[in-house]
Amino acid sequence: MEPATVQACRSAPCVLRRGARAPPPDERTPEIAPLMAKLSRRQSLRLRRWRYPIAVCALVFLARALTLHDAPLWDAGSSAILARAPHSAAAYAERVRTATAKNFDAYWRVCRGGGDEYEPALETCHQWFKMGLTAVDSIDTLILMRLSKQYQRVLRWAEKDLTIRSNNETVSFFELVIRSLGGFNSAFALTGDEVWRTRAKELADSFMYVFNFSSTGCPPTEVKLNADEAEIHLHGEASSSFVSTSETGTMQLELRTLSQITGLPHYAAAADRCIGNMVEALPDNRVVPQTFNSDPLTIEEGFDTGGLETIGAHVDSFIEMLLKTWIWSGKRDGLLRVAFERQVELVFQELSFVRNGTLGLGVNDDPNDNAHIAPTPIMEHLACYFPGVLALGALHGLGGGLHGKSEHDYIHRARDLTRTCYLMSRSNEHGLAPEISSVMLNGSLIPKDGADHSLLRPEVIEAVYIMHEVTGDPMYREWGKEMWDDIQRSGTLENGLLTSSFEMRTGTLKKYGKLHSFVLGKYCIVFRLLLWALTNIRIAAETLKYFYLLFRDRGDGPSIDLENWVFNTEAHPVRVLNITR
Ligand code: DMJ
Repeated sequence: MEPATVQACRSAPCVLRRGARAPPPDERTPEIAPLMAKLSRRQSLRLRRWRYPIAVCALVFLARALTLHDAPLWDAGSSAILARAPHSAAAYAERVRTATAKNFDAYWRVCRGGGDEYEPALETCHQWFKMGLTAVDSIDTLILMRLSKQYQRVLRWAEKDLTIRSNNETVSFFELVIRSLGGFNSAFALTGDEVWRTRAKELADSFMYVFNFSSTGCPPTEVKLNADEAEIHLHGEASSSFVSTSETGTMQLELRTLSQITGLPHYAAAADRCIGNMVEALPDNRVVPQTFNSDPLTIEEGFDTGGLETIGAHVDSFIEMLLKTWIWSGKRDGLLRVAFERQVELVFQELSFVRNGTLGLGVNDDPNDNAHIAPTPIMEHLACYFPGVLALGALHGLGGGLHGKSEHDYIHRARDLTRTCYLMSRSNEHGLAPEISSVMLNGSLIPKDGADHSLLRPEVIEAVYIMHEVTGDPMYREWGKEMWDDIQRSGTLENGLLTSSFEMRTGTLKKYGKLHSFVLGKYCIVFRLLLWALTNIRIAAETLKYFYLLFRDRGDGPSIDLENWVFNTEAHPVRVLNITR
């Protein structure tokens, strides 16, 4: 102790300087010594009286600390950003990151160890794939958002405990590929951690038998892992050989990526065979139909042209993947590009409409009608992946490129359609985009009866993010901020957790439901009863990721640029092949 400090404490009033200790007993003045002794007797009595409560509290605290292994990661840094510039993009990125951490932690707390989907009302996990579906679907989101604690937990689990096993449940081939294989692939692309490549290979090896199920090499809808058993379903019903176009025709990117990272060509070859057959059989006079006969798939009778003509459900990701697999191939796979460009032409020819300046892509109920009836003027939320795909095409030089002059060029149509999609979210006081909107004669949009609920799907924010990336126009970030604020207001419970399935008409939340792998949540007792499924939305995998990427600074976290990376349909990014450079 410095003499000056001791000196100061010996004189009254005694004030210890910062950093100084109290003088040891032998240095105290004689008057103080009895006083100190009395005080310490009293203190020890008081302490003795409180020792049991203190011990109990300490035990409870310890137990809590051990079970709260998922404490959120947001820290002083994040609140500093929010306080400094609450309306800046960085502040919004931080909010999205915080929300993601909070929702992921809630999932992990209940479902850790391989649970697939969180069931908030029951505080249990719904099992489906029996391999941590939500965790796998979220890996790259955790990486991109630098949620390292959460990532490390998933990594440890994947290294030690994840089993890709056969079970009695049949699982959707499509979901398995886009969520799990896509999740492993992009985790490997972003980190190089060997475990992700190993898991990706292990998973694919367990389902590769499905490619021998039909003469076209196109897989069935439902598969069992490692079981050599698969079933063909169509819209939930058993079917002889008709399958969904988007569900069966979305796997090329994932399996080609797997071949690239393992050096084993048979994964890509299997996917290419099926998709090649599909592309060859595409009808030339209409948008690709929703279903096709996988055995046999011939040009004459392969696609079922009798159904609805749409770019939404059962069609969407097939068209999307034509473009993205072409980009991934280093723009080498010209057949895919040609097929994509033709589909775009047909989409505008068959399904586009303009109402008082609002461009939409509706559905055609009778595609074989020679009179070419106008499409029904509605806009599906699912259809909003299309502007993003057009903008991406323009970035890669298609449809007039980024500086196209004609109003028919991709970039202009992408801009108009993104505006329509954004307006869907402005069409009601809740600020959420419904499943389907009707476009009125005056060009305004209203939620369509019977489909006026919101699942917080990703497609609108996906389009807004891609347009921002491609054009750099700051307006898109402002749109994103409005949309995020509205999700906080209408789609988030008071405890800060996101919800889906919001009823526009009643403005209420449903009560029960499971938390799909793409949605995460945490509930206090009261609000747990109010929460009813963040169902059918891909919040962690898609919605939150796109919001975050829209707001974040480019240098913040791993860089993902759309020239060199491509997102699968579940928003899992992988690197474009480097063969042209
Ligand atoms: C996404 O998970 C995928 O993009 C799929 O292809 C269709 N839509 C869902 C979410 O809305």
